[in-house]
Amino acid sequence: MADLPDASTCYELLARMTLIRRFEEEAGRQYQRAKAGGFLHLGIGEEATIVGTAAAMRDEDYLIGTYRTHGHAIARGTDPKRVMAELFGRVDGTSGGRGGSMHIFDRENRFMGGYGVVGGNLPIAAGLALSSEYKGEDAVTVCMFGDGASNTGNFGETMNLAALWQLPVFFLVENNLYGMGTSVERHSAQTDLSRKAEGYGIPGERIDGMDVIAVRDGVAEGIRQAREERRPTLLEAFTYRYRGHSAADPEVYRQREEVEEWQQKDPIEAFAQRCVETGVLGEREVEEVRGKAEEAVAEAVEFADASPEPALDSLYESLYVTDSEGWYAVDERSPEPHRGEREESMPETARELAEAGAAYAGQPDGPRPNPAEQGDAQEGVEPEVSAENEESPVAEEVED
Ligand SMILES: Cc1ncc(C[n+]2csc(CCOP(=O)(O)OP(=O)(O)O)c2C)c(N)n1
Ligand SMILES: [Mg+2]
Repeated sequence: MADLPDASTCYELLARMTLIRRFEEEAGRQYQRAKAGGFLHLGIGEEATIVGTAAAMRDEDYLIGTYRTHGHAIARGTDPKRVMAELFGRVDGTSGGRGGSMHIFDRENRFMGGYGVVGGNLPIAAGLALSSEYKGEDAVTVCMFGDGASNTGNFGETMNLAALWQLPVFFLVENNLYGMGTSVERHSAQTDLSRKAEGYGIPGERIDGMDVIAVRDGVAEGIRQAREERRPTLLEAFTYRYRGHSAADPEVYRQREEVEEWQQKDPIEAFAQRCVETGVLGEREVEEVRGKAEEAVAEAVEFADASPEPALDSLYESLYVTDSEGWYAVDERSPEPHRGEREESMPETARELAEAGAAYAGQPDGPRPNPAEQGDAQEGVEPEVSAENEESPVAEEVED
């Protein structure tokens, strides 16, 4: 077992884990009260893996995770008030209440989400690392994902490019032994997940994900290799979620005894006990940490509750990336914004398009209206090519 760091580092690690635990317990309670909507995936039991990883990162590094990431954002420095407001769907949430539990996002603290698609964050991690490489930044991208995600095609594709392009990225698989209700033995042909990227030239190791110091040290070495040697590596952290996969999970796939066994090695209790036994922290400090977490979470709920719902007429905001003109310019034949691409005209355009679609569908045998004239053309621009025009330059282009 690795030596404990100094008292203030231990205090900080314990404080972060305790805050995340309390936050999530409360999130679960608020969900049952229907204050938080959508899905809710709690990482209770996985705090050492989360906090140990974040503790090894620099401010400039990126972290990207899954849909089980309330704790990851908080570990990265996101205000718990804003995370709770996001769960409540309120305007002061990290994404203005539009992302919800699965999509916590905080660019300022370089927490890059929050993704509902299993394995969907892996290629994005490679993209983030590639952007650091392009810009000549020193930042490393840390990508965390579940054991289940290691079976997706994205896993292989990402490992291949990360190794091939020597990207500054580090991978950590949070092996909590299950992907929903399916155990690792039933979902992965290779059950030693640390070896799963070997074929791509990415070596791996296994660590105790319930030991915050082991995680911090293991991740620090992986990040160092990514930063200094441009060598991606994979760490498999063994951890466990005490709660069901999401809020609605009857947990028929595991025994109560198994959950209790893991609770015996609770990452927070075990670390607090070790700190006290070795004299690094006193009982009083452990109590203080608990009290502060309690207070911060109560404030977070109060803040979220007081934050307003987003206005109904803001429904179409933030659907497109609007600060980049390039987005519209990929089609050189008509680079101007097309109807429906401008957010402010969305409600009106959506209605018109729906009506045009209904009119089109209502004429099975007769002549159909030209969609280019009905609603898909640019605002104020006459369409040059009609659907009946066989001399269409577009058609020629395709045939060539
Ligand atoms: C591409 C895709 N397939 C299936 C799902 C449904 N799904 C949601 S979570 C999950 C299990 C993933 O397990 P794991 O990667 O081990 O992460 P954990 O939930 O244990 O943290 C599945 C299959 C999904 N969201 N996305
Ligand atoms: Mg899992």
